[in-house]
Amino acid sequence: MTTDHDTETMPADADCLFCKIVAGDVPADVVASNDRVIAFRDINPQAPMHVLVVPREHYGDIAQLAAGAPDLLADVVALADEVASEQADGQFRLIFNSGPHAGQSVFHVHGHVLGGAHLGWSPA
Ligand code: DGP
Repeated sequence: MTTDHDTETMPADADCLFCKIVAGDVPADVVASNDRVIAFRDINPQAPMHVLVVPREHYGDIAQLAAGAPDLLADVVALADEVASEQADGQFRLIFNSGPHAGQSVFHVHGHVLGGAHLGWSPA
């Protein structure tokens, strides 16, 4: 997939947990990756498959990613689909918490890829 944001690479945030995982400074159970996106298992799984898909570049949330690098957002979705195809028959829920009230606790954009079971619907 081509990218047109390479000239605007965001710097890694020295205090960001997911930047540290991307850099290999914090260990993670990586299940898939490419030069733009990394996928690793959530430390607190909420479904049989619970993987986080994370762009290597630092964007704070999905709105910032969509505005700054929409092609990279597409790359994130594509890797989520790839992981779900391998682990959950291609069926998945993809959630981006945006802001503390929505449950975001790590401020490096990440999609939660959930699947592997019939999922309920109770965001509250
Ligand atoms: P959110 O609350 O939407 O920002 O999601 C952050 C997720 O990150 C949460 O489900 C737990 C996960 N998480 C937090 N720290 C770590 C870690 O050190 N390793 C891994 N693999 N996941 C983590």
